[in-house]
Amino acid sequence: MAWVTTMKRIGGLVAVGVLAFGAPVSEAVDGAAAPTTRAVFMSAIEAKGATTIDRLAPPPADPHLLSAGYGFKAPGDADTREPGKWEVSSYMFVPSFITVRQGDRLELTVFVVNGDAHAVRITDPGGRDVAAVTVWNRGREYKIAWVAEKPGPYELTCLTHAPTMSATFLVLPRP
Ligand SMILES: [Cu+2]
Repeated sequence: MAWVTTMKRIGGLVAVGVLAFGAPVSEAVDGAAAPTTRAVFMSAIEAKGATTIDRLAPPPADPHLLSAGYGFKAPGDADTREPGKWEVSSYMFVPSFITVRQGDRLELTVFVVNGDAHAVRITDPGGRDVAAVTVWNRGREYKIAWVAEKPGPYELTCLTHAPTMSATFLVLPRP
């Protein structure tokens, strides 16, 4: 029965290894970890970039035409003291891609850093509302919780800055 003891020891070592590496490894090993609660923290931010016309010509078309989430300040508008300066920006959720297992409860907390108002909604993989359209304002923190019952992408979309200000919660099927 010595091999049983050995196998138990190996089993114990595997278990310790799984614990040491945390939940993702554990899920990869057994593939069917029990549903859990996932706290996700996001910020709504605006990234900005600027340069001057002596370094690079401004874009041929206003990026705001590509997405309401993109901003553009042309030479002369970006900085009156520096007429050659032009500026672009993009609103985004950070992080913007989250993976969970089917059946997990998501507890999403979003803090709005940039943008006075964002009209947001969350939809399930079938396009139905998880959270109907609501407005999030700068400087406030918002919390939404739901159980990810369906496999596939749940989408957080900002209608004010569509289509680029969005985040995806990809729900992997539970075997
Ligand atoms: Cu927005």
